Amino acid sequence: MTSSQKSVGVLGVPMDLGQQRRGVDMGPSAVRYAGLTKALAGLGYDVDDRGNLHVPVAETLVHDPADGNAHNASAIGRVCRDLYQAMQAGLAQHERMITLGGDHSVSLGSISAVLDYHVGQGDVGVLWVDAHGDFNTPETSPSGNVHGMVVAALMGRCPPALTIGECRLRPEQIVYLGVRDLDERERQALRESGIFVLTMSELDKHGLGACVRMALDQLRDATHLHVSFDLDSLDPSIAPGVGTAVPGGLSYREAHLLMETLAEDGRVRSLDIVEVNPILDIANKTGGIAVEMTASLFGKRIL
Ligand SMILES: [Mn+2]
Repeated sequence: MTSSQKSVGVLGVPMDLGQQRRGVDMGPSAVRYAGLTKALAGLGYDVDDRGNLHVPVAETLVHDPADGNAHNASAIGRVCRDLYQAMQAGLAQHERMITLGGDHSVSLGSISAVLDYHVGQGDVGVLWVDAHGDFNTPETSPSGNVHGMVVAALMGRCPPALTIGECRLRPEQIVYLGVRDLDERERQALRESGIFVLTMSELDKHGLGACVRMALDQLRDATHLHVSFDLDSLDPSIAPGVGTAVPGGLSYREAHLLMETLAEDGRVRSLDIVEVNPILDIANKTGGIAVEMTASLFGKRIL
């Protein structure tokens, strides 16, 4: 790679062990099929798609009693450690990195890698765009699904299987956007965490533009921004193919405005695209919107 050339690395992680509904393991295929490489190449990027990491098939997994109420935690931890390695190598080589999930548990690997990669080189900020809090622990989770524990795990609140790398995410390093569905004890924990949460009510009240500015202001000291984009943040009318759909999400234009504003900010270097479920989708609409949002985030402009 020459320094004048824009390059982006892509890692697929067909992970469906962090939740119960099958289908998100096909997310990487859906997003590729919708034209991710073509869209990025059209923006002048040199695209290095590294293919998919190995994820064991759910039906073949032997239940590990040590996982307790964090279902498949040991298997998820192994995949995320592989992703951690691949992501660190990608960050060293490419200007930007994209992780294609899979359920949201893949962000344990990608974000842990970003945090450790930047030790001594500047601060990391994470924008968590999601309908959910993903802030349960095995103790508080009603379902035991690890995709609902990822932020807590990144902060070091989950068992060792789900604790990856050296750096733990600090509350002031993350901002939530689009939240509208929290479990009871998760809500309590999130309130007490000191994390800046922009719920859908905040978005309705202030408008998306103002909310993104608030989020970027909160993360102003970061030199590297990571966007963890759960497609269920969008309204199900525009993104029906997601693992856990919740009404009342971001509209098509709000989502574009979010990505365009982040593109103008210029600090986003890594992105997770998660929870695309082609089985529940309508003619790959959600895969298509994931590609559109990525293009917007990485520099596509109307004018
Ligand atoms: Mn999520």
